[in-house]
Amino acid sequence: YLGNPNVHHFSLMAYVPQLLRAIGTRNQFSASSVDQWPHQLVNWQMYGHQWLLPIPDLDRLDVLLMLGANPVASNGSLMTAPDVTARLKAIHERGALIVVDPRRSETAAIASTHLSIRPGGDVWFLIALLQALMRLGAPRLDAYAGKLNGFDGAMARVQAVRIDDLPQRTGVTMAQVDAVAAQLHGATNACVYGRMGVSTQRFGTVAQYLIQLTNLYLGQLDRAGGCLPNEAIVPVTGPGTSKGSRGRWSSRVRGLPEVSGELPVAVLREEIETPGAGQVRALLTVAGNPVASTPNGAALDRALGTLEFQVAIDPYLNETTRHADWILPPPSFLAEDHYDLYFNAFAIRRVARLSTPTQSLPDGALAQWRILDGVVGGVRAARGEPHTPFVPPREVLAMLLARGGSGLTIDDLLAAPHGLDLGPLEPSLLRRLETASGAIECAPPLLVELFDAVVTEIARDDRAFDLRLIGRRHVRSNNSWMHNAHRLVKGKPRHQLLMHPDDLASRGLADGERVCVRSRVGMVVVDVQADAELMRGVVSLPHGFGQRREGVRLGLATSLDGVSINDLTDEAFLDSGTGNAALNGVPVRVERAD
Ligand SMILES: Nc1nc2c(c(=O)[nH]1)N[C@H]1C(S)=C(S)[C@@H](COP(=O)(O)OP(=O)(O)OC[C@H]3O[C@@H](n4cnc5c(=O)[nH]c(N)nc54)[C@H](O)[C@@H]3O)O[C@H]1N2
Ligand SMILES: Nc1nc2c(c(=O)[nH]1)N[C@H]1C(S)=C(S)[C@@H](COP(=O)(O)OP(=O)(O)OC[C@H]3O[C@@H](n4cnc5c(=O)[nH]c(N)nc54)[C@H](O)[C@@H]3O)O[C@H]1N2
Ligand SMILES: [Mo]
Repeated sequence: YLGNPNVHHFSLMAYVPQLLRAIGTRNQFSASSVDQWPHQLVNWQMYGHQWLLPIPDLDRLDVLLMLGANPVASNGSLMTAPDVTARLKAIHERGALIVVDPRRSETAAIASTHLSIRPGGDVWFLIALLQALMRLGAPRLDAYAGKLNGFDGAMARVQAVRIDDLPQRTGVTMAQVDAVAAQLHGATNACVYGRMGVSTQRFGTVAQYLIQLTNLYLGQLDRAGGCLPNEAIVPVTGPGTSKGSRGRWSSRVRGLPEVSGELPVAVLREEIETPGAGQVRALLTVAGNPVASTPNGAALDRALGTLEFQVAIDPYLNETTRHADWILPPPSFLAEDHYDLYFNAFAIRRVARLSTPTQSLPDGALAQWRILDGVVGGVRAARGEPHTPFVPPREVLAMLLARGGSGLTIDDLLAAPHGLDLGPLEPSLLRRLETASGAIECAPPLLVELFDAVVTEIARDDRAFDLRLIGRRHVRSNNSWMHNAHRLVKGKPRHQLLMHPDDLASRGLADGERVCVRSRVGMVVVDVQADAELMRGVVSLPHGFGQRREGVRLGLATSLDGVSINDLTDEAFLDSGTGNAALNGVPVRVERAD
């Protein structure tokens, strides 16, 4: 299992592929399946590569419709932008920032318009939006002439959907959708962007598909001032990179399809607990904390106790690594070089920076790439295979830079310690398409099938679980591992379950009480806080709390109040297209704790 920091550290990300090759298991999992798989699948299906990822041209667009993202807290995701708050405020000043979110988030608070949406309602909102755009005028497709397949067919499907019940499904009215459509349609430079909150829901893939179709309809795809992929100095697309995949094999127990070479982490527990050939009996985690981060973490926690062997490359004894037989502790990432292979490719300008160490490697400490080298060497030795020691980071980076063909060298990067700004994004998508047809595929069979399934799925009336749970991030915390620093956790507590005052009152509950939250899979007891900025019928818990489990050694974090939201999220509640966890919109109920 590979956790999120793998993609934020050159010493891991440049070497992990070799680790995976050496171990050679299909039981490979990562934080991608609790995060951005829907983006990857849609990019691969429509543009031919999972990382041909259109990014909002933040500084040049005038109208931005944002769904399921809270950059003021998260700093901008798959949209890397320094001081993103100032850039968003500037959009509000020159045009409109429209935020669609069940909660009046920190970003919604600085927006021109905030629309409260029922969790999981985004597909319906987006269908309504496309229908409204169709009423306003023809699609602007001139720029894509000869490079567009299936657009009319896709639009006909969208148009055929009846959504008279939009307000019941979404909490948003047709008039509100019409107003958003008019703003997008009337703007020269505009973009629709949907992130984490849209991906991690039941129809995450379909929602991301509809977002791409909307940007196409508006003629904003691959256009300066609209949304367009970054052409990074070190390419993440093209020769030698992995385009994407789905269903080349399936998980052993539940039969869920592989995506991009991995299985959904939602199946990890059953793969550990279900006996038979292929049962997982040993686990290596690298910079990951699946007990805190993946659906039904409490059950995974119990399953980890049954493994024959567990090893972690991680600096902390946390909810997951407390079960490990071995910990291989890495030095601080500040003691090694870093060049961002992925996030430069998702940045809103073309940038390049080599961050050099600000600390020296402690005596006897191994750099992370050397730890991986040691593990790979050990695996190969145990199999009697030869092992060639890894090439050091600067040499790898030099090779990658040369392959990119920008002409930039390590010396150029070293001469610019604050980084190089190589200018704004420029259209490149049409030239870089990797589909078999060489065109944008607007109606690939898989996405069409998923779309049709949304439209026919009948909403269940869930009386036992009458509320919908969503997550939240805070600017001073990072996933599950930054609660041990006083400066980051001091001040007012932030662990509470947020609930609308009317929902409290109708249950006879009061602000500040201890409440019991139940879902299909679990139960937690936590403090509740009245919050009128949350939609009625929705409750919100931050993720990454709950470090009080026995054996966790994380300093201050172990004394903090709070519970893990992922003791409530459900390993059976998944995005229909990918098996990505639907961490948002989980059916729950709330009662007084006694
Ligand atoms: N309910 C709910 N669940 C969520 C989310 C949500 O919004 N709501 N968000 C999801 C998202 S987007 C993600 S990405 C996942 C994250 O899921 P994970 O990646 O599994 O979890 P993290 O909390 O990021 O854990 C990172 C681990 O890396 C370790 N670490 C930090 N720096 C280093 C380093 O330099 N080297 C090594 N070797 N280890 C290091 C930390 O100690 C920690 O154990 O969580 C997901 N889970
Ligand atoms: N400070 C800080 N920064 C971070 C992180 C962190 O933990 N802390 N984590 C990093 C990581 S790994 C990631 S992936 C990014 C994520 O960054 P973002 O994609 O910006 O994710 P969030 O901040 O979780 O915001 C998601 C929003 O979606 C809303 N939402 C929930 N359900 C729905 C729904 O059904 N529909 C709609 N429209 N909205 C919904 C939530 O209320 C929330 O405001 O942040 C990164 N940056
Ligand atoms: Mo993430």
